Amino acid sequence: MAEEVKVLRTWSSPFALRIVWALKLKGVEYETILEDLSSKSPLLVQYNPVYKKVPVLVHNGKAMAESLLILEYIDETWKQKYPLLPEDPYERARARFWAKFSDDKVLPSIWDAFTTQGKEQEEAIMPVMENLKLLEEELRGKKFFSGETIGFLDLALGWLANLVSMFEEITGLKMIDEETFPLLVAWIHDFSHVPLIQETWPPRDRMLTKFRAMREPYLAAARNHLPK
Ligand SMILES: N[C@@H](CCC(=O)N[C@@H](CS)C(=O)NCC(=O)O)C(=O)O
Repeated sequence: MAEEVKVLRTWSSPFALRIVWALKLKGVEYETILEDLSSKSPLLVQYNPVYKKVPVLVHNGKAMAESLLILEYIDETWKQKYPLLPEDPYERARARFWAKFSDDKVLPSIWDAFTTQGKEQEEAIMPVMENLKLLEEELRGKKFFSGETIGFLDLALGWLANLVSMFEEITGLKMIDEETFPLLVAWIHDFSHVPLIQETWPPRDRMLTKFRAMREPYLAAARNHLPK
């Protein structure tokens, strides 16, 4: 039976890029359905009724959501080419652990530092540094989080390689500097230069415009709470 693979995503979603990368690494042909999140399509709501978020993968009519779970599904379904998770059960569990840590801790802490200013931002940067130090340790002795080539954890953390430099440009706040995080800086460079990754990054200018606009309401809210 011919495979039918569809990916519901947006042009910018870092979670959806994980799926794009995994399918491309595995050589799986797929159709892209671009969503506009300001007006979600009935298809998105039908396929992901619980969260109504992208990405959604639809494989032969079966839909699934949550990018890290989709990555696992892709790895188990298209086993022959380019395994994403390590074979060893302990290493698999560790890769899942750090991927979850990235979504539960690293991303929210970086978002807090991105959407604050002044004293609030000085406080927000502390957990960012602690979280990044843990990731730095995970890279010790390795080129990529998954070893010599990119794998599950690199795809899960791919947003870090793309978003942080944009957040730094917008805020003027340095989060990942070479002196404190030499291994992360090297990883960002190496990961971003993998041809498949380079080809799929969303346009930087468009991303900068989008994130500047996303940040503004947070700053406006903070301004409104200031004593007059
Ligand atoms: N935990 C989800 C997060 C997905 C997510 O937050 N997607 C955003 C786009 S980057 C979205 O669809 N947002 C729409 C909304 O929040 O209503 C995953 O890993 O797939």
